[in-house]
Amino acid sequence: MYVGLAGLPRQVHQSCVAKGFDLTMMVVGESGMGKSTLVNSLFLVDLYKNRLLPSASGTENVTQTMSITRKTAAIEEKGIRLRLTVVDTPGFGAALDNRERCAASDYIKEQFEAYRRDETALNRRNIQDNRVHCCLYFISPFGHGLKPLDVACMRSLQDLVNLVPVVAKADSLTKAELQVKKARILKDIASHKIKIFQFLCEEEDEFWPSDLELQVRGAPNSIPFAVIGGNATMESNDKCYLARVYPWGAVNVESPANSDFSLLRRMLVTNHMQAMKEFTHHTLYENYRVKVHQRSHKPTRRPIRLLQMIHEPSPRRIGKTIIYSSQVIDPIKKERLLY
Ligand SMILES: Nc1nc2c(ncn2[C@@H]2O[C@H](COP(=O)(O)OP(=O)(O)OP(=O)(O)O)[C@@H](O)[C@H]2O)c(=O)[nH]1
Ligand SMILES: [Mg+2]
Repeated sequence: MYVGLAGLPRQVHQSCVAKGFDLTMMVVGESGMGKSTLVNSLFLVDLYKNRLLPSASGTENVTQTMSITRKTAAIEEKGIRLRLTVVDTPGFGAALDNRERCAASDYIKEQFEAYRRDETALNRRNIQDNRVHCCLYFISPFGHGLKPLDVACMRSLQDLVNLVPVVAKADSLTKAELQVKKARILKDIASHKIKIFQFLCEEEDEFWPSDLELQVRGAPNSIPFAVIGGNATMESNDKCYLARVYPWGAVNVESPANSDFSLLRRMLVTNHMQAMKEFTHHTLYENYRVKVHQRSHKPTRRPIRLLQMIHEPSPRRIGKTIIYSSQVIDPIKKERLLY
């Protein structure tokens, strides 16, 4: 005898597929680290259609990101729809006072606030949810671990968004150098107690796992993900792949042997998108909401002082209290105080 619970997942699946999925991703890091290039190639959509990427033939027209920009693309694969929003931020490090580092965290807070306002409004039918679900934090491959600016920026973001550290321009490092760099970055993340998103490994029961499958199983050990921004599509053995073309040759960006590009995409979309969204809604946003609530219900200094005065009235203070109370308490309370 069965009640039919086994059919429940199918219902959830059908309703999710009908609604489609949405993911908002942000990229943050030093200027020139390849943020815009990576997001333009990560989901195989041209978010920057007019942007000419430098190629081996010498075209050079990469525009610097000057302000926070939101780009949305609708992707469909085998009937499953994903509405992807990428929030590109200007690289920091150019201004002397490093003011810009707060821009990303301010933006995330603004989206939380807008959602909170909509959620508490009378009409909740058209709530716009622009909350950021994950933030790719680009770390320079040229430094030794995290720079003080990286630490400050990551710390300002850690309680607002799921932080995913990536080593930018990994094509500039040898395999051995990359290992050393990753270990150093992880050590810095641990020593500065920076909270990053935890990619938990899922057991797959494939008998002959592919290279990527093997990489997926070892994903927690691949953090920070080493990425290369692709600038061309190439074909080999009737298979199309994303590549980065240099004057002396090309590298298959999607190959697990060359970078963690495919692994990152897999981790963001296939394996952890839902977990990131749930963590954003139930933990990060909730913490923000509670903080705002506590702040707005914090008693101001005046009533506390007044209460203390009421509890311990001294003959000298009473006169003062009554004058003072006329500014802060209502007439009924004032009356009680007088008699
Ligand atoms: N070698 C190498 N160069 C890259 C890679 N990704 C991007 N670049 C190049 O680096 C330069 C800067 O790339 P962008 O994508 O504009 O960098 P960004 O981080 O968006 O820069 P800002 O907008 O100033 O913050 C361009 O010339 C890119 O072609 C990469 O993986 N390897
Ligand atoms: Mg940019």
